[in-house]
Amino acid sequence: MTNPEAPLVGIVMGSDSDWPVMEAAAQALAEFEVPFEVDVVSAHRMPREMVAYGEQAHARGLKAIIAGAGGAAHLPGMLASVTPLPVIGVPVPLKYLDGMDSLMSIVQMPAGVPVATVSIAGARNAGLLAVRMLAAFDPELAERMVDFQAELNAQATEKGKKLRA
Ligand code: RP5
Repeated sequence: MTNPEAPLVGIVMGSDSDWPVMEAAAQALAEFEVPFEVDVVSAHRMPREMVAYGEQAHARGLKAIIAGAGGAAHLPGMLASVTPLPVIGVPVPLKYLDGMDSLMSIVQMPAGVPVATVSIAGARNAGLLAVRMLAAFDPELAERMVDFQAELNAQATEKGKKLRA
């Protein structure tokens, strides 16, 4: 029997210093009541644990992994190389280079090893993208995503109305 509380999405990051950016992914998943887990799995400081996490994720029941890292941001790509699950990469901006280093490290994957890269610090969209992946196989979740999109539309429409008034 499937445990309804078992995590469906893994949110991992290279360091706890990434959390202020990455917590927006957790927030998005929580809004849609998608169970998730959070951990630090550094590609460079704990490579063996990182490989083990990626290799075990599918068998543990995860459906997607959101991986955030900054600088020489190899975590999303390395995870994608050892798991069949979809991996969403979040470039975390650090003190220098405005996050361009993180973005380039994550987005330029070789053919055959995809990482769905969101914008620099785009952790909320990473969470929402994971919800959409799950919603493709979950009509109830898809309905809530449609409602969410309608709400975005209503908010944007209201802003236009205010400007025109
Ligand atoms: C990366 O190094 C992490 O993802 C983090 O963005 C960056 C800095 O880590 P700390 O030195 O703050 O632990 O691997």
